[in-house]
Amino acid sequence: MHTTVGIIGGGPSGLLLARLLHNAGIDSVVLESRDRAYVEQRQRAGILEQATVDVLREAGAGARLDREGLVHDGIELRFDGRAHRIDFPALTGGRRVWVYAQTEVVKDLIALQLDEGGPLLFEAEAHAVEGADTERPVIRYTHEGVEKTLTCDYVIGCDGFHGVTRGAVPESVRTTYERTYPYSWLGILADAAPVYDELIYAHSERGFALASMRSPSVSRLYLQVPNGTDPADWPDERIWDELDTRFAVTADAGWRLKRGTVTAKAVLPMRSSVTEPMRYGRVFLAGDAAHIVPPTGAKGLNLAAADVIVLARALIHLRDTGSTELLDAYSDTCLRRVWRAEHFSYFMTTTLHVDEGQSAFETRLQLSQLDRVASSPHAAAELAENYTGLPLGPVD
Ligand code: FAS
Ligand code: PHB
Repeated sequence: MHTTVGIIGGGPSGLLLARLLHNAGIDSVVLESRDRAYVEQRQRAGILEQATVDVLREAGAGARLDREGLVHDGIELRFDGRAHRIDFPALTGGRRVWVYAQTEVVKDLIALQLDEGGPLLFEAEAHAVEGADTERPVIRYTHEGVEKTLTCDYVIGCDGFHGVTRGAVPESVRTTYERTYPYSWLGILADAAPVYDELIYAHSERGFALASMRSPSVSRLYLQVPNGTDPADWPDERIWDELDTRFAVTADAGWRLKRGTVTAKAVLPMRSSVTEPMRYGRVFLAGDAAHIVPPTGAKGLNLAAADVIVLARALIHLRDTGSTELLDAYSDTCLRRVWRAEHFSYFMTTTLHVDEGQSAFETRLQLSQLDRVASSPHAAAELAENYTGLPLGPVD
């Protein structure tokens, strides 16, 4: 089989890229190693930036998002017994974010791809990408137990952190920058109505906590836990008690989360990672295949979307003009945005999490930084601009 653009990975980046190319009349094939049910229920991100929402709408994938997504104009920071709201539109000239889970974005894009798009093969695992430096790169994959080959004009690795495409960039030209964090997140989904209207990010001596949501009746909550934590060590009541402790504010001593049935519980590690360059020959990396951020800044999914928006524009430009100018600039264009998001995610993570080994001095520095954000509109604006997402295009 041959296609113009071979896409490895049917997560948000691969699916959005396929949609953008389809709408532009460029053919592609998406190879996804897992089955449809798995990718549609895999709990991941929850926040969409304005630019991501705009592109999903333009791509014809925004109908359910507009019906069911929750528009949020801010977040609340809690620290040192205090609470402070960051007002996004006031600080950014009108930008806001949407709460619409990655699972729902994936469902919407899969439905469109199956209805209108090119081939989307589930349980099709790519195990090699060959000829990256030739005019005809090849993907070798297994589908329905049969070894197959897909020849392409271009191969895009949208196969996440554990995918195979990164390996197509020779080690001699590939540099990976990374940092692991001395803590993880214990995340739960609960059939419990959020008692908060916007997300709450809490710094506490006992560790970080985040209150998010999936709908007016479903809460999504996270607790900082030590690396290697076994979810079985955290029975539901212990989670609820710890969350209430970490979200405590002096002015409202009675504040409590509404409790409910915990329907999902998982521990996820925290890491930062960037692979440069995001291109080798006719093979490109996008999304988690190229970079990972700790989820504290809600950047992961949005960075993946930004990569494929830049890539789709470049492939369309090539088709329309014959010029590879935008394609040749892809890696540098994306990396400026990636590093900005890496820094913001690092800032949010190291400011809000209390490392077990950190000194009292370091904790005071964190509280001073949070007090600065709460007292200076300039410091608050820097957080709000990064959280709501910098406009697509060159990062100024
Ligand atoms: P993905 O990893 O989503 O998709 C890659 C796809 O490629 C997968 O479907 C995989 O099955 C497939 N694949 C892999 N190898 C393959 C192969 N050899 N052949 C074919 N297919 C292959 N971001 C946030 O903003 N907020 C969060 O709270 C958050 N929580 C997260 C929790 C977890 C456990 C993880 C792992 C990530 C989380 N993220 C979060 C980040 C996450 O949302 C990613 O940024 C987002 O999924 C990136 O999308 P993709 O680049 O498409 O990669
Ligand atoms: C989520 O809703 O899953 C979520 C929201 C904000 C984050 C991380 C995760 O920073």
